[in-house]
Amino acid sequence: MNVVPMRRPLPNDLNAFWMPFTANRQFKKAPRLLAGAKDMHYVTDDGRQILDATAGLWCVNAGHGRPKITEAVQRQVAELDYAPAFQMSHPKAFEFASRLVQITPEGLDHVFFTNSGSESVETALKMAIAYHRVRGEGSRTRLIGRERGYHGVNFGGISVGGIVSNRKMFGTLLGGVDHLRHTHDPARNAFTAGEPEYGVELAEDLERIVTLHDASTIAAVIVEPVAGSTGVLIPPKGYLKRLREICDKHGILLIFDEVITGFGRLGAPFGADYFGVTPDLMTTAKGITNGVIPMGAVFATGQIHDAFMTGPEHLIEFFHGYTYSAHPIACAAGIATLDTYAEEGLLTRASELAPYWQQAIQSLKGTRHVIDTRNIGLVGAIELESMPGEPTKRAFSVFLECFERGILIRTTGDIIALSPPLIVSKDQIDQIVTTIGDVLKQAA
Ligand code: PXG
Repeated sequence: MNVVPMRRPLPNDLNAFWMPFTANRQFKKAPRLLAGAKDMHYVTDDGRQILDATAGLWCVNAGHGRPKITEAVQRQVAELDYAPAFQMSHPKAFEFASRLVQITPEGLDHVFFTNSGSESVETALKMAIAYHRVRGEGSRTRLIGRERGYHGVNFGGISVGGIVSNRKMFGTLLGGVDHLRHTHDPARNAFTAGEPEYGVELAEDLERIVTLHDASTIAAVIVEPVAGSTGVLIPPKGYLKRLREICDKHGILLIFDEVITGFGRLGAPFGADYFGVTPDLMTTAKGITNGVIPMGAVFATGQIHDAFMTGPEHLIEFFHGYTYSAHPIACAAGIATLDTYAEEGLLTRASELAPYWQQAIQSLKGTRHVIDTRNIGLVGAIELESMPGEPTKRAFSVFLECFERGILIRTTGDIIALSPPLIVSKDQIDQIVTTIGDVLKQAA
């Protein structure tokens, strides 16, 4: 018998890994590899220190390699590696859930665990539709998102999302979805520090949609309190409060996608706290475990949770969940993350640093190519004028040059988005902004 030897890729072969959201061919010609990380820095595979101005991908809020989290994960993997998630569980799932609802906005008292932001979004959308149905309002099936929204990459998320490149390749998406207008208005709000003055009236767009479809067909509205992925779009003053009022008037659920704004990014535990507006459902991920183990969570009000808790007790109430919902290692990482956040005051530290951060970001006004600067909490955006006919090229070249100079930034379109770990120092803020300024002065 002929034994066909299995072909193993060479250790240095970059071909097998089809990378997500990456220009694969370009990357593989000049790979950027991170081999280690500690606190505010990455270390590249060739030993260079890189200051992390993006908290990984908006997730490493307490900084890298935090001992408490590392040890908790190591202990947990040896103690209980996995427990079935359906009809069974393990103690740390309940401990973590109880700890989480102590820090969520009042009323969001129930947690459904997932493994990512995308899964949290799908879960929340399904919960919203099913909630109306269990209450006898099964006609409420429409979902309303917003232009320039990002809600992950699964079908529900890209349907309510408003990024054309994430939608156009994937067919007809979910039916029954509509979109609010986005709130980005550089003509009126460019170079605003903090929340923009103009645009509260854009919330009235929800009334237009209700008039078109009738409230009795609409289940929920989903928005990011601050749109992150499409370039840090900060809501105009009063906008989220007004959305809440219109939802209440029409019996529509309000979902905040707090995958980025959750866990201290704005200087309060959640965006809902920062803006003083409480949603009915809140989706989270990323900072929930400091990015160490994949996890997400949806927070629901008692009203929503309790609506499902009817019927015979031996029956499953909500036909949804994942093999790895409340994975023991993620729960252990999450508990240690909350301990670290609490010990170091990280869920509110951004509010202390925000004035310094704001002044640093806004100091780039007037720098070559810069057409807007925006900031809120420990989030900043520097929008560049696009090269004629070649959008994204300028920002990407700035990204590459900053990486050469030891700073990791993130770009989307021609917008630089910054979100350092919440342990960042003032000196490091200076280093980030000075480097970007220097690079911009020389950029094509
Ligand atoms: N909702 C929001 C608001 C997000 O920002 C997701 C959902 C999806 O999460 P997962 O865990 O499925 O990726 C996100 C993710 C960027 C960037 O650079 C942003 C995200 C992911 C990767 C990069 O802006 N946000």
